Amino acid sequence: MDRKKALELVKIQLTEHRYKHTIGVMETAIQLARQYGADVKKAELAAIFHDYAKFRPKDEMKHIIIAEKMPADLLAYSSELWHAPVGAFLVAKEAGITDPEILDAIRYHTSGRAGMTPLEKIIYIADYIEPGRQFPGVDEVRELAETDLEQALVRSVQNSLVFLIKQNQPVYPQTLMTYNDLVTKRRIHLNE
Ligand code: DGI
Ligand code: FE
Ligand code: FE
Repeated sequence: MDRKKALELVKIQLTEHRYKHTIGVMETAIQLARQYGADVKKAELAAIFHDYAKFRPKDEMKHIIIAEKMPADLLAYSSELWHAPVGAFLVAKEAGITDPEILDAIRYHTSGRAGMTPLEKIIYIADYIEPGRQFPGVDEVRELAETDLEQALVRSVQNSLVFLIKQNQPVYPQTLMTYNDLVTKRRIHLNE
């Protein structure tokens, strides 16, 4: 699918603000893919569709999570997490995207997962650092992303965890597994 068609399909799903965010994620993801040797076209499409389900009614998302046998523990945690796996499902169903790498990048863009692919890392980080984002720590991650995708990911996952914890919010186990996987690999690497 070309960019124009993809953007058309996404625009009608989103608010003006979220559409602008999507354009920012797309531009950032393309840049990161070029820089780190990932598939630029897949990064573009995954970025365009990453928040496709952001504004679906909670009831609809809940039905899809149950009907499609997605991890049931999602329902015990913030509904903010739901648009990622539900988005992957709807993008396949409604936009006809079949590439599993693109769908996984959408599926894991909020929680991450252990063993993230380069494309998944790029979409996670692009979502975090796109030019419209303004929060404490974002500039540090922008700088890290210029030289080291892995370090940028570690810091953005850390920041997200600290943010949730400071707000007394529960942390979805998969988010913790993403963090543990990153820092464990790091420690093994450093000890080599
Ligand atoms: O959809 P975006 O706003 O662009 O960004 P996102 O998909 O990363 O979603 C961020 C939201 O998800 C934010 O409100 C925090 C929430 N979130 C992310 N990880 C967790 C989480 N909420 C809980 N409860 N637990 C998590 O592990
Ligand atoms: Fe999102
Ligand atoms: Fe997003």
